[in-house]
Amino acid sequence: MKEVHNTDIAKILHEIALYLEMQSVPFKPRAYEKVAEVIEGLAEPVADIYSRGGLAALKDIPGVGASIAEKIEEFLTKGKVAEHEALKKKTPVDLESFAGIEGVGPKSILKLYRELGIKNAGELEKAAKAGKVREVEGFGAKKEEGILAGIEFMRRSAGRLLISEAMPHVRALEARLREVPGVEKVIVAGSARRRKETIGDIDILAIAKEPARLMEYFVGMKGVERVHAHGPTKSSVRLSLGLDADLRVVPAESYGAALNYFTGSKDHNVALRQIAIKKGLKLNEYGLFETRGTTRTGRGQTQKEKMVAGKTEEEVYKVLGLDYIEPELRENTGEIEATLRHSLPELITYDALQGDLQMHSNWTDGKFSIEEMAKGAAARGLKYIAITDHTKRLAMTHGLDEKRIQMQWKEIDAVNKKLKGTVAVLKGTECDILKDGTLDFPDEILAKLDIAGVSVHSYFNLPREAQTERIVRAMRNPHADILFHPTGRIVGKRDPYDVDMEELIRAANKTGTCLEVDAFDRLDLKDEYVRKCVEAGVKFAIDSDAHAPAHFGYLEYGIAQARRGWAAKEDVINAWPLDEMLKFLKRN
Ligand code: DGT
Ligand code: CA
Ligand code: CA
Ligand code: ZN
Repeated sequence: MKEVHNTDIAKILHEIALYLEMQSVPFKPRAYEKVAEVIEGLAEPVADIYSRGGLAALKDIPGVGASIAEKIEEFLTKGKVAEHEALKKKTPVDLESFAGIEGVGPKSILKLYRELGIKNAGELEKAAKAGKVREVEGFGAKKEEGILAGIEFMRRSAGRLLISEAMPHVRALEARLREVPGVEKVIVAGSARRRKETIGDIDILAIAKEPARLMEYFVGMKGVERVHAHGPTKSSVRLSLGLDADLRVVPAESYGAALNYFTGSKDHNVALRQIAIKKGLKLNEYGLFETRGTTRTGRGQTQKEKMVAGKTEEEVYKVLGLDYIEPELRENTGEIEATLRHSLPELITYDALQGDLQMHSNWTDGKFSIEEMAKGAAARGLKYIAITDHTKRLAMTHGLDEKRIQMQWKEIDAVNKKLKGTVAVLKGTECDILKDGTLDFPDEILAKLDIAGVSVHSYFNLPREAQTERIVRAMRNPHADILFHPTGRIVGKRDPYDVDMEELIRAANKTGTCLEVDAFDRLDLKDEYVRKCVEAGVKFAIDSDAHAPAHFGYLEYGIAQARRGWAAKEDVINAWPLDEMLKFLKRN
């Protein structure tokens, strides 16, 4: 049986959901989506669950009923699912190629296929450029323009993977390589170690007793699509994941120097090397060397080199006269100057969050109940969460109006009673900011909430000044606690709207509003704005924006973004105990 990853299973279920949605089948798409989300978040391979307990064990996975369990079994044993094949035959489109294009959902795909015979993103681009898409009923010139922009954006970011997509694979790869006999150490360096928002390729370092054996395994392992190079200590492959991976075996005494070199960034490395030179030292991937004193030999001048550091990174920084610098800071944007003054902040740690202040439930576009979300949060060690469903203007999410949100409060009260002592559920909202900067709920409702997030989901094209003014007006509402995803960007899918971030940070300062790092695929605030907040003393939250319990895992990437913005625990309100956080928001 071919090795089947959970992501493969999730993908096929997700595709079935999309095809069913095209056919306007009720309810079923949601059930498939839900299971896809659950499986993506499972730590144990579904293949293992199945070999352990068969079909019955599959049915124990939350959300999996008899019919979906059979589909999963079919996929595990046959590598395909008959219903998926049949649906695909009916609408033979390449769903994957459309996946990255903002605003092109299953219904649009079906219409474009029926009307214009479009089967993939390339054909869609051609038709849009020829002005054919605007002719299709329900599309129009504006939507056609949006589609072209979406395709262009996808192309610009092609070849790089979002950190949250890459890291699970990076970790699995590390774990597999560590199992190879004779391997002592394996670590992924490069942009993945610096937790950059996108990853261009995976740079792996290893210490191994039998490098050849490790290389043999690496080039032949599952998931390798092409071998670019296969050498005794360095190999390079293309992964089916869509990224290249390089593996280098380095001597143990050079491990720290190599790790430092291949972690980068390049600019950070260059700056370190200059510091070394000033001290009369030489730094490269093999170590830090004393080069004073040259000797003449028969062949000319060679430098006598004595290694003074290289086994660990800490040692390399120390001998250079620097404090250790966390990988997330290594971008040469002042971290070296700061460490010389011993003024680097103590970064927020990956286990520091006590709460999560943005998530959605099945009251709107989430797929899970408030209780399921709360239990999921508790399982991750969170002490409090805010349910922040959308508001009525976002009709396609079934946004809450005044009546429904008050009904939701009753359910939250009940869940709190039931889960008392494990996790506290706050009454929140992701209240839509309307075009003029007023809010989608009246003040009476906002005042009764525990926490109110406000955010923009419309009129992305307003001129900079109007957009800024609109958002500042929303922040001035005394009940607005947090500005969610402040720039509206989605990494790899949508550019930020044109807004004066410096002005928003000033307004945050003046109004006492917090900003947010949305840890989902938005990573918004991004690192450079986090740093501006930190400098201005503006507090922010790091939220998952979860639509399923599996999404709490994304918090890690929000923390990474905050660390890249030099944030400490003191800067992040949901790293504080609940009462302190509420006191700060003047909400208790
Ligand atoms: P990526 O892969 O585009 O997401 O970004 P990185 O930072 O992983 O860059 P990559 O894979 O080209 O190189 C990995 C590290 O190797 C990089 O962060 C620093 C180091 N490196 C690469 N080329 C050079 C170079 O020309 N000079 C120096 N000093 N270091 C380099
Ligand atoms: Ca890289
Ligand atoms: Ca590389
Ligand atoms: Zn939102």
